[in-house]
Amino acid sequence: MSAFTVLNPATAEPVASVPGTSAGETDEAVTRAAAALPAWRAVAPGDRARLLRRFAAAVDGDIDHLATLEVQGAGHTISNARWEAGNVRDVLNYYSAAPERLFGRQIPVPGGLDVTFKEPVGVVGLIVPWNFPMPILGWGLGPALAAGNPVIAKPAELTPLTALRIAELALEAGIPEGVFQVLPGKGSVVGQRLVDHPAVRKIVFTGSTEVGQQIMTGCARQVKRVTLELGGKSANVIFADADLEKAAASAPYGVFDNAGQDCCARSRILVQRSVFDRFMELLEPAVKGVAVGDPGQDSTEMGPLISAAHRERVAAYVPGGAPVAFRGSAPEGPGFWYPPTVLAPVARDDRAWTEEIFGPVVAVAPFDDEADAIALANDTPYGLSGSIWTRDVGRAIRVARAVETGNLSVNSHSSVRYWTPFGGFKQSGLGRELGPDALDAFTETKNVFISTEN
Ligand code: TAP
Repeated sequence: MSAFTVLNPATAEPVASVPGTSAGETDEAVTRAAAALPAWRAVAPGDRARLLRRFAAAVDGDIDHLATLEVQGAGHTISNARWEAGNVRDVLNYYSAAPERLFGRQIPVPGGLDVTFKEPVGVVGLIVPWNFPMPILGWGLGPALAAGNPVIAKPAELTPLTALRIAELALEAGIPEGVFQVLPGKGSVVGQRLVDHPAVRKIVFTGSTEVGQQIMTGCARQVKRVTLELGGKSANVIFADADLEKAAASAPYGVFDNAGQDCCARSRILVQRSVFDRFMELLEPAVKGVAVGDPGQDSTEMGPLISAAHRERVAAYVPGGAPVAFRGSAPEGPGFWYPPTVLAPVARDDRAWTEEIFGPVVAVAPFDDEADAIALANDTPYGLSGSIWTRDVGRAIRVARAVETGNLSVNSHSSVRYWTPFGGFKQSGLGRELGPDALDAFTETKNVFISTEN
């Protein structure tokens, strides 16, 4: 299949040409992965743990290189990209402890005993979006490998460079041939083939809800295991008793990080009516102070959008006459730039209020009381993330329990940690990644009854 060109989103210039994988080549990769399974699942737990730690060390030694690739090929800021490469290292290290702790159970039953085993599911297809090419790869890869599964990753067509490099590092670290392969190419070709191929036993998909629905339908045909991490329209809820200065100062980072191309972006800010005007006064300098520019500079906080087409999509949410309260800045000239933008007041049926924008656009609206805040926060088909700002601990817990979403932060703008489960309610997904239970998604539980009768 023909090659495709990776563009630098900050300059619109070509960075690399990458050959696209065909459906036939995808089949060959699946055959290699299936052939690698028996030996990989048989590697002694301690040895698999050591290999994962060596893989983590190889990533650690390549952090600056990986980060530079992500700046050039995805427009991430250099400080974010270093963190993202470090996150791959940390996740591999975290799950390196898992092979030696894949415990089954002994269950008392009449006439004998029953023991359970955690068996690898088999070949895993990992379909990754363009917004966080490294962490999202790592979140599936670490636990899947730890559980004894071979992995075939399909990076997004726009951002294949870091995944390809991480596959080289895996080989250098001693991960056997065929255990981790990266197939750059089109979702409709490579991704679809991974979904359709009967020897792929599990799909881990992160991306849009629309494509996730197609993947789920495809997996249903073979009762294939599937984890879906999909879109979001999360609420940042600010009560009148909150530390307003802190809430306003951190709100831009809750939505404009990675130029808003973040499934967890708190793209709706709900503010209690009595402090709405004061909050907006505090928010304005915070938004105007976001450092937007050359993603290669250490001081830059926000880079460009991923592509010209995506910028058009984002801009369509802010048509002429849109209620722009204030904006930050963005460089002129080449590159796919879009300034941080705050909309208020926004009608409840405005697309900017109801749909995932996946760009640096946030809508702010007032609420009256706790019940109103919860109803507004839940008035969306999504349920991925969110924040609550209040000094009242009881309220924080009550509201956190009432908001239908998978990952919440209280008095903080971030809720993602690799030690804790991550995933969505409602149309934001199916299943959980990360945390201590992540291997459940990559293993089958088998029970074996052993008779003790004479
Ligand atoms: P999608 O268009 O859904 O693409 C995601 C991945 O799926 C890409 O690798 C894509 O390949 C592939 N794909 C496309 N069509 C496919 C098909 N028919 N069969 C198999 N694979 C297919 O999403 P995106 O635009 O890259 O990412 C943005 C969306 O992802 C947003 O909605 C965002 O919220 C969501 N997201 C969610 C999370 C979590 S953790 N919940 C994290 C990040 C992003 P191509 O590159 O060829 O299109």
